[in-house]
Amino acid sequence: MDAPDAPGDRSGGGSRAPPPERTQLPELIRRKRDGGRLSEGHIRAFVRAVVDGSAQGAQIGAMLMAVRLRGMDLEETAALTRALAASGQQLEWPEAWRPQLVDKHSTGGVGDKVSLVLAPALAACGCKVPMISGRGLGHTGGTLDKLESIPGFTVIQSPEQMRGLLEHVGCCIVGQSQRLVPADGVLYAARDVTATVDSLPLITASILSKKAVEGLSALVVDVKFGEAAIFPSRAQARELAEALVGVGAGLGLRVAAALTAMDKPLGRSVGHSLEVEEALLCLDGAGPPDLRDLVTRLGGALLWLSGMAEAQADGAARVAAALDDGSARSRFQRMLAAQGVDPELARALCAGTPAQRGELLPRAREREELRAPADGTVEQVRALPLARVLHELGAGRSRAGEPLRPGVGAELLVDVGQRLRRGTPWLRVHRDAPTLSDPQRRALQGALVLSDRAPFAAPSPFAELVLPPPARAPPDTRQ
Ligand code: IUR
Repeated sequence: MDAPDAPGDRSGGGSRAPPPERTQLPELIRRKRDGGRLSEGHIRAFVRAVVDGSAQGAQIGAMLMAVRLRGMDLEETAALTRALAASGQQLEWPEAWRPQLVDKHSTGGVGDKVSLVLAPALAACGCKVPMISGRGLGHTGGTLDKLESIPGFTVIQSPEQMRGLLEHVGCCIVGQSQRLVPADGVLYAARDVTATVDSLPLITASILSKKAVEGLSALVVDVKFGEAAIFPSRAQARELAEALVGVGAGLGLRVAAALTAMDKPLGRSVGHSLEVEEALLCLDGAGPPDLRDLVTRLGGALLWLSGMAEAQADGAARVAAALDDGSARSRFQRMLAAQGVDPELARALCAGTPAQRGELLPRAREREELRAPADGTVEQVRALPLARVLHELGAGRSRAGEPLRPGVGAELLVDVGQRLRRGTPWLRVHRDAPTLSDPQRRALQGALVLSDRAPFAAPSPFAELVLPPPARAPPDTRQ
């Protein structure tokens, strides 16, 4: 039997419907389980119960699974987004900042350290970036976990502290907290352990709720597709991109979504402190081309969307200039010092050589190189088996709150498209474990896909940008 509707609920129901406050959670779960719609009142009641602790873990898990299996329409998704956002505080900034307030979010990838570079690069271009980011989900790494590999870095910042950071640095990267979107904190952790991460409405509401409280003028979401992404098919990723853009527009948020491939790791490093080192290389104006390409494209799209650049290509060129002239790295250094890192360590990290930086960050106990089993051209380096083995070695969590091993990770020693000789080292694994097990070694060797093709240039992971409605953002044909 369906749960009774709330008064004013457009999904039908009788005149004896009680107010949503009195609707029992099992009735709401049953309603969604059986394919019904939830009203805004129902959704608010569920989210309230999640935050005040009256919802049991089993009930939260059951509702998440019901939503995962039955889905939500765009109105329900927007209602869930609003309810999650309203579970904490709305951030308030000076009116003069409005056009400059921008942010980027990702659905999660392997080796994706874009946020670490893009937030300070945008700050160097005159933006204010109040980034509320996430921890690792499943096999994907989390921006907050990466930053926490820097001794002293503090992701929990009050709204007042965030305002100070935006005023003095121009960017901050923080976690949700008791005051910031607390309901998403509970649901995010529950999704990770109930096989309900890959739900279009849950992802949309989780991402947009964090952004709705930031008071942004523009947001870009990097929606990954491919073997190591939450949605492997480009068609499903596009559906998510369209939901993010559409629900965002309904909430008054100017959202664009980039579709980007996640078959191979982004850049050459995977693992928390190794990724911080690679982000610093990109902030030096160097580093892997695929990482720089994505940072400049996403930044260019944001500067254009917010009206701070005439075209995406102009915006991308400004972001590239901020990487090349050291201004983005200087913002990163200031952000680290302002978020708890010893200023001398922040300076040494940003000014140091790659070797010196490596000494300042946590390191795994052992390194081991794997060698190519045959001659061939690198057709692919599969991110998924790599990420799964690193997860087992301590780079990921199996239970919410579990500590991570920040130095565990891997460096790719080869590029896609490169010709290799048998026996050439292709992967350096950083591990605390005394040895790799045979299945782990086999899985890692299976990540290297060789072919007989002639060498080729590695393709860019960027595929397309899904834009908000044309009336609000004329298409840019210059890039
Ligand atoms: N990032 C989020 O904030 N929420 C999600 O559900 C995913 C990525 I997937």
